[in-house]
Amino acid sequence: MLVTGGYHSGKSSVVKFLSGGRSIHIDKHETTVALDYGRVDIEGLRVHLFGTPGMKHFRVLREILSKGADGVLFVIDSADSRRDEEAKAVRREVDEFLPDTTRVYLANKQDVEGARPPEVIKQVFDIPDDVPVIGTSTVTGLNLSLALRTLLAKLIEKVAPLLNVLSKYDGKAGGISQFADTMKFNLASTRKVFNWLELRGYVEVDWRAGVFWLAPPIKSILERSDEILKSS
Ligand SMILES: Nc1nc2c(ncn2[C@@H]2O[C@H](COP(=O)(O)OP(=O)(O)OP(=O)(O)O)[C@@H](O)[C@H]2O)c(=O)[nH]1
Ligand SMILES: [Mg+2]
Repeated sequence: MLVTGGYHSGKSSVVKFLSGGRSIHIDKHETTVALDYGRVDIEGLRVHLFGTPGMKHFRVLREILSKGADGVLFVIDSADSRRDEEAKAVRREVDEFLPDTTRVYLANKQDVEGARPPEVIKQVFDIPDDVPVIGTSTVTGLNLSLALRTLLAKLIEKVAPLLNVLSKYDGKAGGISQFADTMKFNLASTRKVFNWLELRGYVEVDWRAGVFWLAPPIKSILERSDEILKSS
């Protein structure tokens, strides 16, 4: 997951909080100059969090860190409207680098007096109705886990049709080619899908036998997809 947003909105603090303080941060004078990295396990899924710098001239790093991201947590400083334009500029980059990637907005710094509520942030940033904007605070921990879980739930919803077909052929002899037939995938697309799934630890694949096995967390998530929204 990519954790990005405007300068000083709280991206590094979000990564730190969500990974239980066990994150790494490459910064200078309290501003990120390379990246933040943290890890968190949710319902058996390992989530890797990559935080970007926020300063304008680090666009190239935001582009590099965007590569391969499955989802975006976009952090906004709700307490300082003077930073809105910068945040919008970073958002235009995300639109460019990750146009179709699922996104959740964090209206951060809700603990600050006078911070704009999520509904106002939604308006100011012209965020579509079906995209979640969640009021958060890295000081109190407000809704941070919820924000990540909301993003995961949306991602699971997106891949559920694919996972449902996969689960039909899970562990079956010739499962890979049966899956490919059902999806009308050629060999190249089938390999691409399985490589994507394997890299994320969602499946184990035995190419010689043509068999794959779904990882247990994926199976249980398919059975109880609403669990992901319950906070830990
Ligand atoms: N009150 C309050 N302060 C916050 C919150 N989140 C972050 N901050 C403060 O805001 C400042 C910036 O936080 P960072 O987490 O470094 O923000 P960032 O977006 O990573 O900043 P850059 O890497 O410089 O773009 C720090 O002084 C934090 O303590 C919050 O939820 N509430
Ligand atoms: Mg930072």
